[in-house]
Amino acid sequence: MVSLKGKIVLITGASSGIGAACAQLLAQAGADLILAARRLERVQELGTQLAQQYHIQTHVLGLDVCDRQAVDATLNHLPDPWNRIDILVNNAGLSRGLSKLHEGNIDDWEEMLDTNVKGLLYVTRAVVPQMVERQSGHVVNIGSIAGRVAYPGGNVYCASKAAVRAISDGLKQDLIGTPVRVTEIEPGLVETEFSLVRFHGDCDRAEKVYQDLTPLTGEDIADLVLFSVTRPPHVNISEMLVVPVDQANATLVHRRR
Ligand code: NDP
Ligand code: 8X3
Repeated sequence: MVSLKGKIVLITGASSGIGAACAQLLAQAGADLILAARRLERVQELGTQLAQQYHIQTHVLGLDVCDRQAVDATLNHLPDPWNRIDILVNNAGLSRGLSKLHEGNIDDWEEMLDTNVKGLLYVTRAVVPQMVERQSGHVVNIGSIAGRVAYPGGNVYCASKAAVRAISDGLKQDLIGTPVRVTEIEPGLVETEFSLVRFHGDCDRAEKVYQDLTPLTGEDIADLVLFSVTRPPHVNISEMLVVPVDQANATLVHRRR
């Protein structure tokens, strides 16, 4: 296992769920962290806690990945040494709604595509050039099982994650001949704030998604991120599909009752 001591990791969407769990595990492994999310107070609190607990450096950013100008201005003007990002975890993302396509809310579609596709692209475009210049780096994209196959009502969210899959594949091809690695992790059901956001704050509906089964946790996914970024430099974990034992595919889930 390659040490992460002194490595700089940027995690988008670090204020919750998978992103916050990645922050915990990567800090424990000794990495210095840039924690980005719109909810600045959450990443500030997490950054302070991790810095104290693991004796690492942290830098926090209140950043909306959909805001192209803000992404450019922030990520292209990071203070030294934060401008030398070794690992980018493109995790910020969301789903909105579970409506049939012909009944869908177009504002929800815009938000998903702006965040999951365009936001990921803006951040990648800002960070990867310095990786290529320094001949060192690793991009980890959090895709989804939803990017492999659509499920009823998933339509635009699934399309956004299919785009993450295509972008990961394309980036890998464009970076061939450089040592910069690209990994895509495609989780199934992970219990985070994801469903609460999908259902616009409807807790009862969100809870039902994980009822009577054992979902993955943010830590389960963070563990795979940690594994991917600590392989020797000649090894690239290209992609990983991970589901709970209770989930066979995007549509078949076993519930205990
Ligand atoms: P959470 O809702 O718990 O976390 C989502 C994170 O994304 C939050 O930190 C949120 O921060 C951030 N985020 C959302 N929009 C933006 C934005 N415009 N700019 C910056 N940050 C943003 O959900 P998860 O942890 O589950 O989701 C993380 C990723 O994992 C997403 O890409 C999701 O699609 C993917 N995923 C989730 C699965 C699941 O079942 N939970 C399964 C497969 C993939 P803030 O609101 O503070 O900006
Ligand atoms: C999140 C997993 O199956 O709810 O990407 O779309 S799923």
